[in-house]
Amino acid sequence: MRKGRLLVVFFVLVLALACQVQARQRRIVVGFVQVGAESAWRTANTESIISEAKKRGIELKYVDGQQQQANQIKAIRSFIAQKVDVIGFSPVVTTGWEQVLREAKRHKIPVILVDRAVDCADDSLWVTLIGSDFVKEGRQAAHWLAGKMKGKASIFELEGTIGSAPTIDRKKGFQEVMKDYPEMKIIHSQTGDFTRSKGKEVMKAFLKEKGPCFDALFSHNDDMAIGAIQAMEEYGIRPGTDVIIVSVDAIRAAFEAMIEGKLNCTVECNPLQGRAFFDAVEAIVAGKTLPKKIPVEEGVFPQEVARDVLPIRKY
Ligand code: GYE
Repeated sequence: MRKGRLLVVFFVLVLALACQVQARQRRIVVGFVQVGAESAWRTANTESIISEAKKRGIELKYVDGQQQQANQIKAIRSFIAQKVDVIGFSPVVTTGWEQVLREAKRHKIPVILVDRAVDCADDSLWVTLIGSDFVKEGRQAAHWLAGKMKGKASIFELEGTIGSAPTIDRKKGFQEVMKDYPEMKIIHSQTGDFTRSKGKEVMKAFLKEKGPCFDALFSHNDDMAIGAIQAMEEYGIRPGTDVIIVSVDAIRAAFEAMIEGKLNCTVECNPLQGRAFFDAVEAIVAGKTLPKKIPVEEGVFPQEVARDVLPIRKY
């Protein structure tokens, strides 16, 4: 009788141990919803995340939000329903996330913000934000431009997606520095939604209506700058000479434009965040605590260094 009971206890213990080992070996499942495919920066960011998941044998459920918040919310809800281990997302705009993030919290699914921040009072709704300092990028663009223009310029500002973290913060950083230069004036600000086609469209329409009444362009990303460069050339302006251009991202196409003399400076925003993202995922699954913000290092590249730097650019 006693022997029988001992045997039962033994089997229960073996079973519990086996379950634990299996749980430890179970593949981590991550749901990730991206902003969209609006820029070369974004494509590099997506590629970095997908390839890193493969490398680590993590199951990734990937959704393209097509620059629509409603799509992103729907994807997060489907990740919750599928009981993924961790949700990652890059919020297209900063506001309107409380409800869905609360749903994730209720289901005990940790959330990692990648690239863009949310504007939400309760910061317990996400574990960490992996991303760049967009305010600093705006400041760096402004400092470079002020130096190049010797403190005097009429600036056209091509903004990114309205309500998105990089647009709000790059504008803020840029304006902050402008206060020290009374003769540097932003004569027009308009969104090009971070795309090449809209950058071109906005510049073309403006030139048609008002003509070339500016001598500098601050573009919130390289793709819009490249679109605007095409519009300027079609109008008969020499981009990079008649209009001094600074933009953000430092994609390969920006280096090519600098080598051709059409773009003057790009401030780096590093999209290769896959490694940091999955480091955070694995740390969370292992029960470790993370800092609220995980920064990404980046630099500034003026035209003069473009030829040397282009061959080593990874995106
Ligand atoms: O600068 C732009 C992209 O959120 C930092 O989004 C990102 C921005 C990037 O579309 O090219």
